[in-house]
Amino acid sequence: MKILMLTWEYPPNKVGGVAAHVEDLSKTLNEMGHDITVITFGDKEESEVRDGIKVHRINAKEGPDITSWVLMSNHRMQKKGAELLKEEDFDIIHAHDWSAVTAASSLKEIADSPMIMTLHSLERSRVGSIHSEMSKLINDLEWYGSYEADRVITVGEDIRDEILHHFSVPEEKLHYVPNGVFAEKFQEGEFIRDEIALDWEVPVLFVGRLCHQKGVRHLIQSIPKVLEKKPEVKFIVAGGGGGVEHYRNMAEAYGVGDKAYFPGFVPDEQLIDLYNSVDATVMPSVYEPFGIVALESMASGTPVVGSYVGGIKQTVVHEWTGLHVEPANPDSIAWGIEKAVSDPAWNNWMGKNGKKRAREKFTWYKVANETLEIYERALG
Ligand code: NHF
Repeated sequence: MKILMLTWEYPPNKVGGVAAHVEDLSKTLNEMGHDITVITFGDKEESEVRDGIKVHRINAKEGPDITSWVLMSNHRMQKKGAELLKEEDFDIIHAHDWSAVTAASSLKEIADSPMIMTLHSLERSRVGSIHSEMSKLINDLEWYGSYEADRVITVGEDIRDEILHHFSVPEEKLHYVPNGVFAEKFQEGEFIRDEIALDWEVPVLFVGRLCHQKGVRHLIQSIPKVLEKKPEVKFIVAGGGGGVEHYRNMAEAYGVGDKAYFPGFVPDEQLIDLYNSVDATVMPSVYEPFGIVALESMASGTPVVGSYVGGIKQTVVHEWTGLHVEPANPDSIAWGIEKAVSDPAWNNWMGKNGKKRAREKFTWYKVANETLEIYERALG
């Protein structure tokens, strides 16, 4: 099958989980003998073949605000897609999130092929409510994508219900396909504990965008509570975005600046070593449609302390592969962290269970197969 993927982020440009999802799905489909082309945003127009995938980057220099920037870039994506369509056909046009909707809906007409829309998260829950003109437009584009698409895929059970409820997508058109992980990759990590903590310290890790949705505020608020009982815990708060300075200042203000280390954005190879060297990964998200971090941590053999929200409910099994805590509740988060690191033998056992669960239940091969079935159904 020939598939055209449209996504605003694709490695090496990685902001959230969408880049990892599109790359890993594309690689797996490619290994299964399918032909994948990706159009994505970049700094300039360029094309390359990356791990067997044809990647075309359009010039998407930032605009005055996110929506005009995305819409302008969609126009360029559409132009690139139309150019490709003069030379070749695509069986499927597959868009990821609102930021690729308008390009996909025109290209499906030009190509006369079914459009698939994967919704990885929803604006209404990302920002808490539709309270600005900009959020309204993004929400409308999410709805429009789900309306235009022949099939809608989503990555979690909760977001699936949100889509059914808010966008009135017919149930038979909507499919839940959880994300996957290349588990082997996460077993190759080095043990770099000496580099991230002192002898007597117990490191725990947060990875993600430093923003409201990821619950970083609640994590920082939980640090003094953890330290009261377990002064040996050290927090590695990894991730980029504009929030680094803000949250570093917050940690200082809470008097725990020396216990929270902010390395900024950490590339994949180092991230694997980090997962492999900490005693727990913390996911204090207030909204998390899936949360690939949980699978990566589990695949590395590290238990997860995660909010009982969205995909974390499906990936983490309480007191088996980690602990569920209450979202936006620093006391509960502190409880989970203390408990996860308090008994090394139990910690190890949960790590092993997580590794097995990630390897057996969440493979990209499974995701690719389910996605192919959806493509087949869209093709009739
Ligand atoms: O894992 C990839 C990712 C999800 O929960 C994540 C999110 C964006 O918010 O599907 O997409």
